[in-house]
Amino acid sequence: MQLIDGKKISDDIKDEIAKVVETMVADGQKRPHLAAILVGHDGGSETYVANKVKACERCGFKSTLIRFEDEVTEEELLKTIADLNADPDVDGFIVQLPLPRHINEQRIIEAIDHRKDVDGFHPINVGRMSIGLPTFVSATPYGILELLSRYNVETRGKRCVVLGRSNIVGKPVAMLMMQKHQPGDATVTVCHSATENLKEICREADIIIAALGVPGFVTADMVKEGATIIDVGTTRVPDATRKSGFRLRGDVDFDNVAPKCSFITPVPGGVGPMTIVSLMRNTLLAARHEIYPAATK
Ligand code: L34
Repeated sequence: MQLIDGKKISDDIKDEIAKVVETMVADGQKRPHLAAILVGHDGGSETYVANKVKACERCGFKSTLIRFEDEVTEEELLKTIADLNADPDVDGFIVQLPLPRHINEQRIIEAIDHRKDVDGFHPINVGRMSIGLPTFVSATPYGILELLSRYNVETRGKRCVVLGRSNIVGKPVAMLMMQKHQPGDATVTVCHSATENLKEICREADIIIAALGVPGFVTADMVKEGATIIDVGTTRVPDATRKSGFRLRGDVDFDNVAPKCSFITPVPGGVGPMTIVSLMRNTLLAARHEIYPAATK
């Protein structure tokens, strides 16, 4: 069994990005600039956004964090998005999800200029990803592909089971794994809450990507000997022995599943750090206008 070290790979990639940025700056270009909108005080979101701001520093990016209380109106958010769309200094920005219930998430996502949508959530970018055009690939799927690639996990012709059908992980990662590229070229099955015979389907899988948000869902009896397991879950579960009062648990029963695997990602330190660094990569692509040409005024 080999542990996939997302933390180490993400640190390596941040170093690579920082070098590129220093060359850009030496050439007289401006530093890439990522802005993030954070609504409310959800503990997970606070941590993830703080990690994004830290990663910006590490990569030599400028970052701007815009915070709102839970009571913010949709109009206020849309106004801020319009300002960021129009700000020539901002190369890309994100609105951290989830948003409070009174806000229409889809309306917010669609208000973002797709050329600055470094999360890759805008329908234009999702559509482009689906048909294999250059685009901002959303960060978690992008990070998962990078891990498979750096560990030389064979995906071509393999059976890949994706657990979960969310717009931000399940659907896009399934789409990418089936495409004619490496990593990819897999035979993909997407399982969800209505799937029958889920255990049997998982047992056939060479690769399982678990993105349900149900701690410990994937148990050893669901895993074929030698499978590769990618655990996307990061649920906070109460833990009185920790100072914080909680610990992170993935969607995989790691202790019992790991001995059966060829490769497995830990939680934390697996997919999470890769999500962060993939956002940095997209921001660099935006700053260098590598997906969409520079706006002409
Ligand atoms: N708009 N909303 C938007 N973009 C995103 O890309 C996200 N996501 C998901 C939730 N909402 C979003 C994230 O940023 C999930 N996610 C995310 C980002 C980072 C980490 C986990 C999820 C992460 O850093 N995980 C660390 C542990 C962090 C901790 O201590 O809680 C890890 O090692 O897994």
